[in-house]
Amino acid sequence: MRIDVLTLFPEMFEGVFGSSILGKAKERGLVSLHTVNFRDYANNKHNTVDDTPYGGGGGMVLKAEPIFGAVEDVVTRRSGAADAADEGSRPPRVILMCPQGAPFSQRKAQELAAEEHLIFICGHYEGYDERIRRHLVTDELSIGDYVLTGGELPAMVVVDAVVRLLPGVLGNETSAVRDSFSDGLLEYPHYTRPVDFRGMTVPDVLLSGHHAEIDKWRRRQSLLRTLERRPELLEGAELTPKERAWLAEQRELSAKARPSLAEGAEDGEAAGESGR
Ligand code: 4GT
Repeated sequence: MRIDVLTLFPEMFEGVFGSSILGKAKERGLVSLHTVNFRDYANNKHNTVDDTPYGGGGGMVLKAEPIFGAVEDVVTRRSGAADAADEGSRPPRVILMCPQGAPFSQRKAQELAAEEHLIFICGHYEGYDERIRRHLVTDELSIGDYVLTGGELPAMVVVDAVVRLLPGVLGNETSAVRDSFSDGLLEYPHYTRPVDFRGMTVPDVLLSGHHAEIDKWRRRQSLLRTLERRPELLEGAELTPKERAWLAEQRELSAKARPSLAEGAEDGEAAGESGR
């Protein structure tokens, strides 16, 4: 996969694209990540990329020309490349990061991970000329209902979520499949050594060696945790009729009667994890 990010602040991406899993994916040739400063495409004396809005009012608006110029240059260079010249290369997704965009999600990350070429457009401080949205962009994405000073952090979030899904990027091929959200549920609790940390213990079932019991416990913990924290996710989750019935029972139990998730003990197995 190739990813180009159009930004006025390419240096913001150096750490994120060079470190950890993304850095390794790049080194191993699983993804190529590029930043493009669209100020280089401002065809005016002072290299301005923004201007005052028609109709007046405050603020500045990112001009269409530098963004169109940068995207067209990236697309032309890409289609000239040897690997893209092979038949079957798909046109890029051109993604505008903005608060008005469609909510970004694991599902969207999976969809984007199937593409060959992504182009991100990151504005800063101000809005975009509407013609960018209407005639250049294929997707508008938001990472949540809050306003930031620029689209750079949101673009990093989306790039990270997409690249880790590419084949070969995560060492353990199953780890992306077992993530929170990939089955529509939150993850079950994890424990590692020691069994007793300052009196806070690991649920017995995890030490039992009974894999069927462990799977059952984990699944129920996932269901309970989702019910408590993000009940709206249950509507879209893939659940068996049995699981739906069990959840309905749990819903009936009052918050008091239901063993707390923090105790890790839906079957009453763990005694103390009260150290919080
Ligand atoms: C929030 C988000 C985003 C911004 C988000 C144009 C100038 C937009 C600043 C930019 N804020 N972009 N993508 N929630 N701010 O995704």
